[in-house]
Amino acid sequence: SDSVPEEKFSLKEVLITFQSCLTDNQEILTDSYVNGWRGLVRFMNSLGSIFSFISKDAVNKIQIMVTHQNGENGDKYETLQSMVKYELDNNLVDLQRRAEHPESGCRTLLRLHRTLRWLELFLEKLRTSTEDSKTSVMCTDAYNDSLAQYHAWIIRKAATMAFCALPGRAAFFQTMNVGSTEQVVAMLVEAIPFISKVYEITEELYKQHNLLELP
Ligand code: 1PW
Repeated sequence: SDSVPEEKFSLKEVLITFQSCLTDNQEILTDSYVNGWRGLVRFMNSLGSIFSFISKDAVNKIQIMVTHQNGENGDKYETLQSMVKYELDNNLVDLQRRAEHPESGCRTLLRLHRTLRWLELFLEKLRTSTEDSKTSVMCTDAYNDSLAQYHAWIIRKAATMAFCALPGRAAFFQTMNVGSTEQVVAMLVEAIPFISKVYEITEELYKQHNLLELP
């Protein structure tokens, strides 16, 4: 569970976690990836209860990944690359419709992966935003350009309504707990490339194995 004490919570540490995902061979460590998501969930929860329906699904996905990691074949889940190989080699992935393996690591991770794209776009918008930019608009635009296409109408509606409740840019930056606006922007400049890199490598891995549309 969490190792970062409540008072010290800063989005910087969370985003930097994604740096530690990458091994020297450009593989992605499942443990660090899941830890990054734990931090993001804490951040979402700090935005208020309206975001709890969003974080609930992420918590559920994290739990599924942890169960795989702690299972009998947990060592096969050390990296996303080893997970994909193990699950495919052993027919542990539902490729056409959810059936025998509705909670495979591959399909579960894919949902987090798609959401990471949304995060990347949103952070990029925050980085280049100005004082009068609206977080709700930036968040909604990022969502519509990424994750929305995978969601049913009812979820899109609920997500978009939640985004409207986001605090304004100044308050949002404060919630990040990184410091001044300049420090937030500097942190984003540093952290976004790690998130992009992790996203790209995962995307390529899934593409190679034809897993980008897993049900
Ligand atoms: C800083 C503001 C935080 C906003 C976070 C934006 C992320 C939006 C995620 C919306 C999740 C809505 C509820 C869950 C939907 C699931 O159906 C869906 N999960 C995800 C992570 O996309 C798909 O998972 P499923 O149903 O195929 O298991």
